[in-house]
Amino acid sequence: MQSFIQGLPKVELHLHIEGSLEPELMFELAKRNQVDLPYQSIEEVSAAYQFHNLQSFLDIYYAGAAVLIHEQDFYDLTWAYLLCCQRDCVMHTEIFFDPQTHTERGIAFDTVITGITRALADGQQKLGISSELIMCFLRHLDQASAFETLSQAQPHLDSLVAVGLDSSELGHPPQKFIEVFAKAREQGLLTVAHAGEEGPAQNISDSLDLLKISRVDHGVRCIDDPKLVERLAKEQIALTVCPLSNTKLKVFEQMEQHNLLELLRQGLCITLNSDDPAYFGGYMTDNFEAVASALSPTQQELAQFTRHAIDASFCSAERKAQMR
Ligand code: ES4
Ligand code: ZN
Repeated sequence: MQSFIQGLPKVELHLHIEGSLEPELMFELAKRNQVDLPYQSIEEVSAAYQFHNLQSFLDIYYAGAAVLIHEQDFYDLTWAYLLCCQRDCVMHTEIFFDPQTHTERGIAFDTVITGITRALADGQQKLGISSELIMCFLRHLDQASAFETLSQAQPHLDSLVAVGLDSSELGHPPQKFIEVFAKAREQGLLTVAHAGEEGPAQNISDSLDLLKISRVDHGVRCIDDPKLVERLAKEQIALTVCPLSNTKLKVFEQMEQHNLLELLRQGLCITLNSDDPAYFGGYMTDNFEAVASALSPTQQELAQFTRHAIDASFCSAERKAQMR
């Protein structure tokens, strides 16, 4: 099974590039940029990665991003992730970035996006890995800040396929971002949102109805609303599920309790993704392996995760045909 999973072609649809910052690169960049870290060693960093919920993770994740200063730092971060994709047979990846995490501490929007897109172009050219870029708004900030971020993105609209919504779900429902999502759609962008990760199933329905999202990021709490599960199956709305993330952040205490296989068998378009691999203990292959050992899906079901991800991808019809 291990070699089947390793060699299985994969497509990633839920990856925060800032969440792929490994402790080794964090230390290297801290040194290069003379940024103080609250850790003395790589071992101390890894020891700090014990989370009890989403917020306890986000606090550490935003602190780690402080080492990213120059365009080359964003390039190096993205390139390191693409090398992991190559190792894991990831053919195509759709990457989230959080511009506000950087602009809030004085880093220019252009610095961030230029570094990321330059690495993605090299990933296409040198590794044959195709990609799309999704700009996320931080939902703990207000809609005015999201509008400002969308205006900073105007010269780069060609580099973006969609906007997303991430960060603290509880207390920050999709209603807060109706107008900025409408404006992004007017500009030709697709939309996605984290919903039903820690928050209620209602956030999933509201994100579909009010933000017109094309996919649901996480979405695992749909299980609390049988009518919603029926809708997700009927309309084949994809869920970008992140198994190791969900157990690390205690959405499920143990992988054995994860509902993803149950949802797949009810006909939902389920995909497997790594979310923040440097923080949650693994990349795509690790997520597939964790699911395989805890839930014992068949090989056909494992291959189905990839088929679903191709179907739900925002890449061109030509690229989809190549991957099938
Ligand atoms: C995130 Cl796991 C998760 N949930 C919400 N927002 C995020 N940003 C980065 N990882
Ligand atoms: Zn996420």
